[in-house]
Amino acid sequence: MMSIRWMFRLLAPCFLTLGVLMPVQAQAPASIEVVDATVRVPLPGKNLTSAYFLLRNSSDKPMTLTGVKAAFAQRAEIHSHQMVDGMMRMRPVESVTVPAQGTLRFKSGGHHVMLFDLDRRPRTGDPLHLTLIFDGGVEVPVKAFAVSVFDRPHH
Ligand SMILES: [Cu+2]
Repeated sequence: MMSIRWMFRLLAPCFLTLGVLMPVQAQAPASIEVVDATVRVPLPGKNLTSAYFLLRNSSDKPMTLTGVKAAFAQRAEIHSHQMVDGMMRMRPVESVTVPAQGTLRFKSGGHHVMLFDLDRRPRTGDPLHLTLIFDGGVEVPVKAFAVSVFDRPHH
């Protein structure tokens, strides 16, 4: 005779599996999450800017970001910072891998997305849409907000 407690233990994984199999958005994999996405308000006189976010990979496989699209920018590149002759310099990279069950933060002075030839100048608080492309052509839509380096931090 099986106790209620044991039945629950046996059934619980079924419910968990159902939760994982139901994607929030049809084209987005449930395993990668993009949080905290921001786009910098371009500096005066500049027609380029950068985007930052946190990538969270909840799957058991590494996920590789291979490209970025943005309707408001003519071109988007994945950049990293590297020490060259004692100077930190940014340069384009082909891809960036988020480890299995791991996170990767795109941030100032680290990995970032460079956006060139903007169609319009975003203002603080403007919502901006990016699309992250992962290996296999999986596209993840991202809603970012414009922030200015001159803004005071919020609490
Ligand atoms: Cu850059």
